[in-house]
Amino acid sequence: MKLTRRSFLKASAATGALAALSGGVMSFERWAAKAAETGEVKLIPSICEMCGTKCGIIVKVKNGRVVKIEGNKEHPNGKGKICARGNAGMKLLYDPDRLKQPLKKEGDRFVPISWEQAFREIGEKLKEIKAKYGPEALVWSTHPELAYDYEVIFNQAFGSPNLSAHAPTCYSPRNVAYKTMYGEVPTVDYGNVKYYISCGRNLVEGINVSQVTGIMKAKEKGAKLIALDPRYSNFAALASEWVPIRPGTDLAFLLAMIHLIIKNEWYDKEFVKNYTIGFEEVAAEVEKYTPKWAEEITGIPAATIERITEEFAKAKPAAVVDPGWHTSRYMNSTEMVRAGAVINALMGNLGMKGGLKFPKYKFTKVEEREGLWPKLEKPKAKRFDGAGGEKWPLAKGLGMIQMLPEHILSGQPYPIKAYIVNHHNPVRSAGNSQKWIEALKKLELLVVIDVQMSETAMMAHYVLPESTYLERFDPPQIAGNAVALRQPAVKPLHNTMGVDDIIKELAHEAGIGQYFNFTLEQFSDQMLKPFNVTFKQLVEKGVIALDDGKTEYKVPEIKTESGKIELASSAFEKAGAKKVPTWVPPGVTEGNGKLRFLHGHTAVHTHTSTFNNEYLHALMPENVLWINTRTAEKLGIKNGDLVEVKSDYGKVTIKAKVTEAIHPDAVFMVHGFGGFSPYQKKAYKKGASTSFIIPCHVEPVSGASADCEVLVEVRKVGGGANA
Ligand SMILES: Nc1nc2c(c(=O)[nH]1)N[C@H]1C(S)=C(S)[C@@H](COP(=O)(O)OP(=O)(O)OC[C@H]3O[C@@H](n4cnc5c(=O)[nH]c(N)nc54)[C@H](O)[C@@H]3O)O[C@H]1N2
Ligand SMILES: Nc1nc2c(c(=O)[nH]1)N[C@H]1C(S)=C(S)[C@@H](COP(=O)(O)OP(=O)(O)OC[C@H]3O[C@@H](n4cnc5c(=O)[nH]c(N)nc54)[C@H](O)[C@@H]3O)O[C@H]1N2
Ligand code: SF4
Ligand SMILES: [Mo]
Repeated sequence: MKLTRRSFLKASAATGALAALSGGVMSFERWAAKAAETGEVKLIPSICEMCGTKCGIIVKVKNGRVVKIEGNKEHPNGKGKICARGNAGMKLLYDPDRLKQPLKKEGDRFVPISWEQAFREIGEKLKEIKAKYGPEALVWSTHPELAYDYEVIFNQAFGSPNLSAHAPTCYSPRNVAYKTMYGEVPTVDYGNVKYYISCGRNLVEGINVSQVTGIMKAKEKGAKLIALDPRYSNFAALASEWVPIRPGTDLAFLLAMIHLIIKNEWYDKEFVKNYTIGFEEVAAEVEKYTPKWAEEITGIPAATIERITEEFAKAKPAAVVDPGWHTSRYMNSTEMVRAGAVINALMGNLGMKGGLKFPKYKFTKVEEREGLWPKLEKPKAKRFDGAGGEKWPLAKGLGMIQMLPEHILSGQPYPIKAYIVNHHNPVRSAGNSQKWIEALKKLELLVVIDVQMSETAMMAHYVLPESTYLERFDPPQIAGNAVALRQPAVKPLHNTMGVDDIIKELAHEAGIGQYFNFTLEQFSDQMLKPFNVTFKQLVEKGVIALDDGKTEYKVPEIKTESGKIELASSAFEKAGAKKVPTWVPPGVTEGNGKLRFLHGHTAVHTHTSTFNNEYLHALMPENVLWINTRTAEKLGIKNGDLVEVKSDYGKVTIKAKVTEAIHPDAVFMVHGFGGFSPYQKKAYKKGASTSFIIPCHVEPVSGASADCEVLVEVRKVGGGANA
């Protein structure tokens, strides 16, 4: 598709993301100073939780009510800018549909109970299950947030190895590839890149505010941005060039790039010699991966691959293949990230201006902190999903939560009877809703800690309402070169608690209270001690910088076994792959009327979390199915028609958006719509849920959910507005 100025403008207008980045900090400050004189306004520095990025915010409270949320210039995340979702935060706080008190399922209804009753009954049940089946009968899952360490302590103290996170449905391939090869997961020095390749990293819709502002700065300075994406995403619209690659084949593109870089000696020889091992093994493997070979697989002309590779290599070391974020898409996703990691090493970009960088500061791991609780022991049992075991050595703590339904249903390797879910909605975020619903019904105890009645909460025996991020403290955060604190802007509006206190109370009733004899302040002070900062100081300032913020560009310490970037690694061999990245085809192939089902994020919503938010709902109330013009024509589908989208796992009905902006072999839906919790009235049944269509796969190296490995058939079931 030829990119015209008109289509560019249309697409950029549609992002909402960039337009919504709030910039009016100055006028806000002037206003605030004036209003503060009258004594009715308070400005509370805190941390956003409308998504996991945790930008710094200033919450404006007028007469005890949150009236505005702005970015905090002192905070490295966002540096004074926030996105549309961050702006809409008070609509979560004041949502009439949110959870307001602890609930217990009686028959098919929920009844309000006291916190005391909830803790007592859950604690007793946990003790009973532990006595009968062992502590490993408990699985706990979470979208790890600031209070994650409390979850670690609880699970280790209880004796369960089964603390799990959303990682396999999100970033496992990226983390496994980079941790193994680089010893650490890097990010990009976005503001200074000169040549940037995205393999499905949609920076302006999968938003991290600092990354968006960084890439915009790079673009202004003339950087070349290449968007590989089967879909003309909003990042593709922003980029210099859209490469409409066949889904699941980026690996072939990258292998051909490595082939060209090595054949033409376009790599940084000094860097490769000093900081990497395994170059010869990579060189031998990629000999066969010619651009012509990649053209057959990717549908991208060999000449394009050659041109991009040469331009890219000339820009080194400020030339980067983005490590990616939501990389759990294909059976070859870990291989794909590995290939990108090889290219980055060949460019010698680690630690360089416009290259990859490691985080500057980290808190000590909770297992290594001592003094506030009895010594933690590693649980005796192996994980239910085998992560970290012989078959899945690299999945380790990331786990494979998408496999939980299968294990509950089979009772293998041991019975799972209790499941505690915090800040996580696996019924809709971890594939195959139908299977999750079937499995969760078999549990003896399901407890969900949330701020809204999610679809997972609907299945629970007990629903425990957490205070929203605008009503609670959390343990401190490290962001860039600073430490920061989330603190309440207002007192809890309802009968809710912070998850730190919820976990503490549960622990007391479950017989492990001795592990939680500390206050949040003591806990935070212990975390902050190495930085010479106290909780009290953070309450006062919100954010404290740990240095002058200047970047020293140099190759950082590489914490792999060899002390070098491992282009070849036997750790991958142990996990069933080759030592070096190699071609692995995607799991399923389009054709014979079957289309690849793609899905992803939009600028104005978060996962399955924000669809009941009045402001965000108004910006985007439902999703549609993107389908290519030629494909639609063959199927007799017109723009606006109602279509059925059916996979081997389930089907949904949704309106079609007929467009040139998607690969003819694929269709696309924004994830998160189609909520089926009637308690969330605005979100209920608006659009369609991706999770009915996608399976619970396991990618063989990282254990990721590979959730784009699914084919669908699309047929018209009704005429639309334009039909
Ligand atoms: N507004 C908003 N921002 C968010 C989030 C949110 O929900 N909303 N979530 C946050 C989180 S947790 C994450 S992980 C990130 C996600 O941010 P991203 O990782 O950027 O994720 P996605 O939106 O899942 O997918 C990006 C693109 O991948 C494309 N794609 C699909 N298959 C292929 C393929 O085979 N090859 C290539 N090259 N591209 C492909 C899709 O068409 C889509 O445009 O965003 C974060 N920021
Ligand atoms: N089909 C499909 N599936 C996907 C994706 C996709 O693109 N397509 N994206 C994947 C990605 S990248 C990710 S990261 C995962 C995310 O998956 P999840 O981690 O499950 O995220 P959500 O689906 O937003 O569910 C989060 C839950 O936490 C609740 N919540 C919000 N704030 C708070 C709070 O302060 N406290 C508590 N206790 N709860 C809170 C919300 O109400 C919601 O019910 O989904 C993955 N699943
Ligand atoms: S990216 Fe947006 S929603 Fe996420 S933390 Fe930052 S401001 Fe909040
Ligand atoms: Mo994610």
